[in-house]
Amino acid sequence: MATCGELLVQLLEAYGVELVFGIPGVHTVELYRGLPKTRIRHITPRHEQGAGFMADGYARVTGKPGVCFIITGPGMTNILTAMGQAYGDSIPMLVISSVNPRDQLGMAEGRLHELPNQRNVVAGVSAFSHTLMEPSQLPEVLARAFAIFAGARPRPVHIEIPIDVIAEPVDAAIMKPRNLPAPPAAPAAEIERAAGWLKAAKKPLLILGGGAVKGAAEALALAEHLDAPVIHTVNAKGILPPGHPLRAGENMAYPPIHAAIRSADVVLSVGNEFGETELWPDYKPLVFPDKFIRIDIDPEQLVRGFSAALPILADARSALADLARALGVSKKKIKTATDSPGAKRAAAIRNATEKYWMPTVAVHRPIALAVQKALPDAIFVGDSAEPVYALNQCLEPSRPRSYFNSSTGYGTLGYGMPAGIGAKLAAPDRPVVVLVGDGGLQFTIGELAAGVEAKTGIIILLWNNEGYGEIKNYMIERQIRPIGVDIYTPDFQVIAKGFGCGAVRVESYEQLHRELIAANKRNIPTIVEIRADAAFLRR
Ligand SMILES: Cc1ncc(C[n+]2csc(CCOP(=O)(O)OP(=O)(O)O)c2C)c(N)n1
Ligand SMILES: [Mg+2]
Repeated sequence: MATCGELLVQLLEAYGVELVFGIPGVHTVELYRGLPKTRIRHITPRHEQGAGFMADGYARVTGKPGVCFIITGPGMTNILTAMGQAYGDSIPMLVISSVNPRDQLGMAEGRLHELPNQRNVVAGVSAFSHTLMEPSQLPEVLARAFAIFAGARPRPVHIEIPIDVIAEPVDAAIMKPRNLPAPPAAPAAEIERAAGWLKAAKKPLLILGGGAVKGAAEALALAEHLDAPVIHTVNAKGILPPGHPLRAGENMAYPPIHAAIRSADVVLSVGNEFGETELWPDYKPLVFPDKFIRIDIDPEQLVRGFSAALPILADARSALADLARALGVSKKKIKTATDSPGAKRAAAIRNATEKYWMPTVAVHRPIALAVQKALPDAIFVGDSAEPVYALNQCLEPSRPRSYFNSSTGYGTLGYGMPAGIGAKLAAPDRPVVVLVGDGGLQFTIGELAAGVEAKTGIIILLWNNEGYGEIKNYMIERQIRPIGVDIYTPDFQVIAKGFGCGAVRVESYEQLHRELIAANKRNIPTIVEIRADAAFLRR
């Protein structure tokens, strides 16, 4: 006999969990009793929001759920924002918290950490939130969470365990992982119909969203076989390797992409919600051809927004593989020539789109290219700051799962640096570059201590314009006197050193190159600060 808490960590390990992000409290210590008997590594953030962002960054790089151990009450309200970001971008996350004992639930007696109804608070940012009332029900409830991660639209899941339940002894023999279902495949008739349309298409177009990343190789092979231009969202970046001739661009708000969608004869969209942040800043309805196919794992998503003639409910990877078989896509890699009809169409869309890029691209693109030159396989983890909006339009990461930020979906400031720590823990051998502003960094700056402690050599490329620049500009454009945006900016060089991090302010591209390479060799975070008024940016 062991306690429910001890067996829980063993079960998590059996499901492949390697890392847990958490801040222990008197209500969760029983979750920690069993940890030393597992190989699971515990990472301690400095705030529960940091735990959630780290888990999110880890999940986006690995495709596996990020797992958090959180105390009842304030711990849970602290992590809600991070769960909101993960919910908005369909990221798998498992949040296990304590809650007051069974006989106190709903009593509102003013107990320590007590919320009147914690589950209700969390329900809005999770696929489900469950209170474990019986320790023996743990394997079933945990299996439900992993079944969602394996076979449905990934979203955060919350399981709260009353503190008397965590400490109860259970029969270890029943604590076994369950066999998980494979994600759903598309009905054969629908694949056949879609393949028929695509085979006959003269001007096919693919639109790939974050959900397509699961089938990245299949999506690329299909695009090449069809010789179809590809539009991808921020979260689908990297499915096409950099410089691929079929890359047509990303921002669906831009007129050339509107026109390309309207003039295609078959459009196939995979794992994409056509969210507002993909159509920013000018949310005009897209016009689709009659033969509009959508593949998504979420049935509701298939009928939201733009209505498809052929909605296919399926896992992206299996549906793309089935389509490939139906179309006779060769297993051998095709090399798309730059003068194929699809490549020519893609180039025309791409070139026309570049004219609509934000003016700030001229500043931030050369910086990003310098990063990619110094650290070719870098993972870019962004906050919601000027460099991020600019690079969303143009940066081509080396591979999938290597470019994401919080400017999409929920749009949470403070995400970038802790999510970067999570990304680095997921891929310790790859450079991780955090794109963050001076405002966003201050939201979660305490996590620098967690980054040092966890020995993560992330590179924080700090864009310092001394304020909430984006919002200031927005106010000025609307003739509102800027208030609350010219914030006091601390000396990040001194702060970084206080945390035990590396820090440098760069004044030239040569110095940037050197410092990036040096920072990437450290096992502590380094702030590489670029001041928005630096002279080298204006050359
Ligand atoms: C939690 C949260 N609060 C407020 C905002 C609104 N907001 C969006 S961008 C921004 C300014 C961010 O400043 P900074 O990180 O310095 O980036 P900059 O725009 O200056 O490059 C603000 C306040 C937000 N997105 N998230
Ligand atoms: Mg700023």
